[in-house]
Amino acid sequence: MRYYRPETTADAIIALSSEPDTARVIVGGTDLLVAYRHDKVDPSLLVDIKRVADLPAPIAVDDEGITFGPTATMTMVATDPTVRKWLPGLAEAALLVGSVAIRNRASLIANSANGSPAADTSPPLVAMGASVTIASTEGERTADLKDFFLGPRRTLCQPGELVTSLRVPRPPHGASSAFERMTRRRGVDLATCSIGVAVDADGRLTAGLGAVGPITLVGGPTDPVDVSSPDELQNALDLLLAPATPIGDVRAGQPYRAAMLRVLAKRAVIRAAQRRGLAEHGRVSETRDS
Ligand SMILES: Cc1cc2nc3c(=O)[nH]c(=O)nc-3n(C[C@@H](O)[C@@H](O)[C@H](O)COP(=O)(O)OP(=O)(O)OC[C@H]3O[C@@H](n4cnc5c(N)ncnc54)[C@H](O)[C@@H]3O)c2cc1C
Repeated sequence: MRYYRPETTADAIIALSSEPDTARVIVGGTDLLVAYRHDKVDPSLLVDIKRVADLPAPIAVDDEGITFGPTATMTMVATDPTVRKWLPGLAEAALLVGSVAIRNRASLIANSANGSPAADTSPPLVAMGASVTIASTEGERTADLKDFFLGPRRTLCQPGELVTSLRVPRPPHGASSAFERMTRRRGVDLATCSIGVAVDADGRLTAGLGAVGPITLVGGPTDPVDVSSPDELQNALDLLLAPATPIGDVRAGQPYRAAMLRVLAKRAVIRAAQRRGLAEHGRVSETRDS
């Protein structure tokens, strides 16, 4: 296996496209090297993009939203003050990934690019309307993250291509988000099920669902919901969870996974709605520290 550390995006893409079936991008290596050790991948060439100077910065904030570059780590995402204020559900998810050591290496974009339906940051990102930009020798294209996932380990990013940025629009005043996850052991296990909920300024809810289908799924948007009404809340949960197709596996049986997803969904919806109230009254949304 060869290792290449390009300095420009163009060089990275040329290297990837020269061996499209066997070259692999590497950032933190927390998925790739584990897969290599388990004989699930056997790359001929590792293209390390951490020193590519013309890729977007890890986190760039403007009036319209936040752009994440390929070197943004989970630690950067979880601790960035603007991410915590604007996108508390994403900061919560990033803070739950693995352990401190994993979060210092694991990159946000690769968490989605790896194509795992259990990736923790994908559910809040799809709920928040994130999009990705993909570069190849043919040029660049942008896609909604909800359309990026094609199946387990399969995404719109084809061999020879590179995801160069991930963009999340700035939530309007009065909008917010929250993330909930169930896992067997913190730090070393993937989600049994997870949900990221975004609530817009009118009270409409959208959910990203993790580990309850072959890809990260999207539920909603609902009509505006008064979460203090038990009937409205139950109806909203039905709509948000409708796409989920949980199965039984080593982490949980099917009935347990389905039941826990509903519990997590209720918690996330209520917390996102409470944060929305705080934002309406001019107070800063706070994420929970683990
Ligand atoms: C002990 C442990 C615990 C973990 N716990 C969790 C957890 O709780 N929750 C969770 O969600 N995940 C967890 N993970 C997985 C998580 O660390 C990864 O999904 C991580 O976010 C991937 O980032 P990376 O930079 O390490 O990716 P890498 O391993 O470098 O790359 C992963 C894949 O994405 C591709 N790739 C990377 N960047 C790009 C790009 N810009 N464009 C195109 N393709 C790209 C690579 O070629 C590779 O196929 C855990 C991993 C370990 C080892």
